[in-house]
Amino acid sequence: MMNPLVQPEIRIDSYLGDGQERSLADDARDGLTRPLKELPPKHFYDSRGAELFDQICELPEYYPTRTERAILNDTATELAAVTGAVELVELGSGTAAKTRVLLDALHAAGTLTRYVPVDVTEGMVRDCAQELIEEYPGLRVHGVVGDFERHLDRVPDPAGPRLVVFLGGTIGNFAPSERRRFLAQIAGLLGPEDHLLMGTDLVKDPEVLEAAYDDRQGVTAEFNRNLLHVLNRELDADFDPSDFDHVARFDAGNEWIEMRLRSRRAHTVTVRALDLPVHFAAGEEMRTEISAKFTRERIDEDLADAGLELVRWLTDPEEQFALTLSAPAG
Ligand code: AVJ
Repeated sequence: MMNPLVQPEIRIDSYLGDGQERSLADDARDGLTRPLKELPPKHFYDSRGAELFDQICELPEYYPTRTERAILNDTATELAAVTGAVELVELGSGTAAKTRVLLDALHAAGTLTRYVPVDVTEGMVRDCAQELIEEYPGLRVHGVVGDFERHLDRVPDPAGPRLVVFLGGTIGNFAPSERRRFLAQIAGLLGPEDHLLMGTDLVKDPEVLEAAYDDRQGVTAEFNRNLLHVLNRELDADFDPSDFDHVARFDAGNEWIEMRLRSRRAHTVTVRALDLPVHFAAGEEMRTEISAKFTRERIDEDLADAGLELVRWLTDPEEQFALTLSAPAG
């Protein structure tokens, strides 16, 4: 085996400094002192959280992951032909499990030369880079280790027609105004030859949606409460996770799922690193995630606001989930 330190196919740039920790502290100080307490969902994903999320993806109730994968399987060849992409830029790449379907198609089409994963977890970017250069001879990997909300400007200049992918429905975690801002930023990565492929969960029967976020085995509940373990470890807080119940509700007016943690009793928690006492009333709920569900009209409008237009609308037969391919409006 080649010395992994001198592999010319791999370049990894890391932009994680103390910025990450500061952002959890800032988010906690800000979110825990509001009348309606709230923490942003990006802090779910420590190693335990990432593991729990992987388990969620296998649950019978959680249809988005397998549905998106099925759509990708059915359409990857067409996507490769339409985009002619030379490079794939992936936001929130993780283990790049679903991405392989696209890499396979672009590799088979003979256009693929570079993969640019953008992810906060350095270990995953490194491991995945190593695996991919072995699986796809000739492929170069330029990893960007950072927060895709803050480090999009670190994505290298394009090596040719580019396909940016943002899968999983993660765009649904943004509040509407942030979502429009983020889409505009993504559009900034695209030239006239380039495309965006985005996965979005679709509006459907509230019972189906709520079951997907409140599974019978309680894995999602554990994922939700894991946030309290993150606060305990990172900010020296003294949450007792068993003081909180998992809540998942579809908000029909906003067309999003909300996950919350509901305090079982009146009590005060201390976030020692912030020197911050936080009081919870009995039954008080703290919001931990919104996961927006989309209609085709909503997506068209959001894309148009970002200067993009729809090229392909790809969905499963039951229209549970959608992949949209878009490009800068001509
Ligand atoms: C990874 C953000 C797309 O919103 O469905 C799964 C996260 N939260 N179950 C989603 C999640 C609860 C997931 N995303």
